[in-house]
Amino acid sequence: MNPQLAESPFLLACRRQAVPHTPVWFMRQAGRSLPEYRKVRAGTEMLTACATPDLVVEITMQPVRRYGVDAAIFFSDIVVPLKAIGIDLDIKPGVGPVVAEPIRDAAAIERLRPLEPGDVPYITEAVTELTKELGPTPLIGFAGAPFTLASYLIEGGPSKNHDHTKSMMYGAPGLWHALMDRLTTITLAWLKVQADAGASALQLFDSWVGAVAPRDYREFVLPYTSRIFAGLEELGVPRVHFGVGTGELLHVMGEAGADVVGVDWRVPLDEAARRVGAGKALQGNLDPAILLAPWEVVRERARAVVEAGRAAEGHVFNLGHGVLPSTDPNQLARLTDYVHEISAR
Ligand code: 1CP
Repeated sequence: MNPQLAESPFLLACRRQAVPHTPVWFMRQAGRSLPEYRKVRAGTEMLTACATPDLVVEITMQPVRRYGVDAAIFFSDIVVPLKAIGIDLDIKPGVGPVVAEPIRDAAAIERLRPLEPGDVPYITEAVTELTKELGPTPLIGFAGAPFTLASYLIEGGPSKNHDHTKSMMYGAPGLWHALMDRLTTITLAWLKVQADAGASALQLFDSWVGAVAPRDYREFVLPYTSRIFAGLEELGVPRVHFGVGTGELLHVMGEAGADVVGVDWRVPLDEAARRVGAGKALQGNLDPAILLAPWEVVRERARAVVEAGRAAEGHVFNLGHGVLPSTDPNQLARLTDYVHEISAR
């Protein structure tokens, strides 16, 4: 391991230790908003790109070179481990993950076999190469959380209301728990592959879990997110837990066991710190749409995020969700510099 890595501002903030400046990275920093990404991706399908280490390394590095962010996020997708165990799915441009046969009965759930490291040699290869190339900059590995993965599998694709998902959760809880159990096993194995190959932190994306009420989170989701964070503890890398629309879930997400809780733009970070409770760092939470406004607006709102973030025991600056495709990369470059500058101590 690179000796400077442990002292990187990102890892220090995750561990709630003193930082030279507030670390910055952006969810979805690699990809769609960068011209250099569109150039290297031209003619290669998304899932093919994810299984091609040279491309993964190049795309992961692009925002690090361009913005000087404090962490890299591994270029992949939350459905890659499901594809790797044989689920017939694709990522359709402009749509997202689409599953050929939605999973809605016990027989389909039984086909979700555990993931072995040998199923994803290209992930081990890409992470190993990246950790060399990144030097002192940490690499964040990631996975989709069981609820968010379950939603894609049950609905068959992106969904607004998650109707089939909730229909199984409430109407067939036995099936629901069996599905969540299998997805938890797969997710843990997938995250361990990335950490074993050298990822310095792991983020669990539960993007769509904001659709459930706190009591349902507790009954239908928490047992699985808790099992994932407990299972990762022995790896010794910071664990980040993120979802969208989770204002009312922050206190129960705080119980799931992550070191860092990601917050979307709807809850100010000082309030989020109270909801999540002691012993956690926070990550977030500028509204990604603010980047579409003039720089003067971005600057003022970014300052407010940095100030509210001082209420947290550790703060990693990020957006409240992913970079929007139409974002001007120059805004992200300026934002990175600005946050570094105003938070320098
Ligand atoms: O910085 C990066 O872009 C890192 C790579 C990354 C990550 C972290 C990609 C590449 N996907 C993800 C995670 C991911 N994928 C999440 C969790 C984060 C989030 O909430 O944004 C989710 C929900 C997905 C599912 C997914 N994959 C969607 C969303 C669809 C929906 O339901 O609205 C989409 C559009 C994809 C495809 C995808 N993943 C990544 C890219 C660059 C793309 C676009 C595909 C292409 O270029 O053809």
